[in-house]
Amino acid sequence: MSALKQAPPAVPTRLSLAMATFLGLVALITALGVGHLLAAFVGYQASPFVAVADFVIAHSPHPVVVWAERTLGTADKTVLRIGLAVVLVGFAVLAGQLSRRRPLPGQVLVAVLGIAGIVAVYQRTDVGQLALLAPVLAMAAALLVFGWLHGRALPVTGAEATGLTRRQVLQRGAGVAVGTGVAAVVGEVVAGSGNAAGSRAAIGPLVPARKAPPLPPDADFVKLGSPPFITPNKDFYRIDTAFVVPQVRAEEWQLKIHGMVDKEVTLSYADIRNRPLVERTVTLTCVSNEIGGDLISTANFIGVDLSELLDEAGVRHGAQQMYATSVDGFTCGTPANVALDPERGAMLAIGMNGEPLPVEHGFPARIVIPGLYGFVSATKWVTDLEFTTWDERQSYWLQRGWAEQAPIKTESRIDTPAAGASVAAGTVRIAGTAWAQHVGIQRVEVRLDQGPWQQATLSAEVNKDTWRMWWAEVPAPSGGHTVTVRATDQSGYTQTDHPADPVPDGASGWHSVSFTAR
Ligand SMILES: Nc1nc2c(c(=O)[nH]1)N[C@H]1C(S)=C(S)[C@@H](COP(=O)(O)O)O[C@H]1N2
Ligand SMILES: [Mo]
Repeated sequence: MSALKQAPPAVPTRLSLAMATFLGLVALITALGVGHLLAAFVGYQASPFVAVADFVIAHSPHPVVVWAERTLGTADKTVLRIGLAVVLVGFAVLAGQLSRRRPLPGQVLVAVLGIAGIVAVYQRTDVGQLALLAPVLAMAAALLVFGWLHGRALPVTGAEATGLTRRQVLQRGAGVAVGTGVAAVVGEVVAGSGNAAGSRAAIGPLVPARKAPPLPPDADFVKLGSPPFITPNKDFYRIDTAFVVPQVRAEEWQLKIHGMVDKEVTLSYADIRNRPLVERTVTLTCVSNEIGGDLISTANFIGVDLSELLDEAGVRHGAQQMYATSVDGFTCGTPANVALDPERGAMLAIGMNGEPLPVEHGFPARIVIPGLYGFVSATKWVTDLEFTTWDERQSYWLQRGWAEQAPIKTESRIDTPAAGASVAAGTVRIAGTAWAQHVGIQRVEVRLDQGPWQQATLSAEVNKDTWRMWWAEVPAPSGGHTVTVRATDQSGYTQTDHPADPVPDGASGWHSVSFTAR
């Protein structure tokens, strides 16, 4: 590195590896920081990082999405965040390396990435044209900073006067990185000040005119190892396609009902809230739930009857699907006859377990429809209900290979003992849950190893739209065992042992757990 004492100062012709890497990273931080600051004013989803992450999710091939959901579950967003950060750092380092002699090759790469960010924001439906400012100015800032620092680190011959020492370049670069880092934090704070949490906190108590009947004391067998009947909001499973949780303020929210209707209806939060509210206990289930999986939870939802709202709009004959749209671009197609059926108990929900809907669960309003998997029914942050035909519109997951019709399958799960558990030999207690929403559970049976089926004790039925807990005791001598469960619903159907994947319309098969008795 250091020049020989006597030799005249060498005019460098290329940047060191370290300096080139440094310049690339400063350019990256500049882009992300400037983009994030501007996004706070033009729409959080216009932040280049957020937009590119959402773009990746929306354009991932179907098998990749399925694989991510299956292996990563709800950690998939964190993995994506880290993966994307690693890829961006890789590009930043590459941009630096390409530019060891001249700034142009690195700038070309920066521009290509910048254009990707612009396209990602341009394709969004939840931000306006102005939002393009965020990625455009982020790219411009990165190009300028990169060119400027490059010119100080490696002045063109004859322009030595503008050259700086290595130390000075590092200082200036670090200054820019810190400045834009602060800009990103400011952006986060500004965006946060207008977010949904404040609006939610101001809602006040939601008092249903018709409360859900109180739970019978034997609605669950928590002491024997079943899950609690009502899932606390913080434990309720979550499925989101959006990279960041959409922020919708109740004051600004509107729901439009249109399409094949006699009269278009637009409702505000106050319009919904001021109606007599109903409360219903409903078990939601995700179609991606594997046999034995935990993408199923139960809550007391508060809201209004969807069928009443739809009657006011007057849905026309010939409408086949209710095509719901969320602010995050997620769409969902429900069979129109199910949405319209007053006996079904479909709701536009604004409350969950006595509170306004949590932001992650769709504040200010979502759809809840008993008996259908969430991807065809449970639109969160819903703003638009269009009545149309199946040919006219294809919802988010339908486009990705999942089914059009998706009633929840009759299934059961063993919660106790846990897989691989070691228990005392003798009488072993087995407990779990079973569900057949909108039909009801009639019977649950367990079997130890290849022994006879034995009937389990069921909890009191809360209603047909919720899960049902069960327990049983089996005689298990010391050694390894496998216990299996199967449920029969009130139509007389016993769940099939035929194993099916979640794609396209829900997993099937019997859940088994292996344990050791000592
Ligand atoms: N806007 C929006 N609504 C959505 C989804 C989504 O990704 N975005 N996921 C759906 C799916 S697949 C399910 S299973 C349920 C999950 O609701 P929860 O996250 O409140 O449990 O919401 C549905 N509604
Ligand atoms: Mo789902």
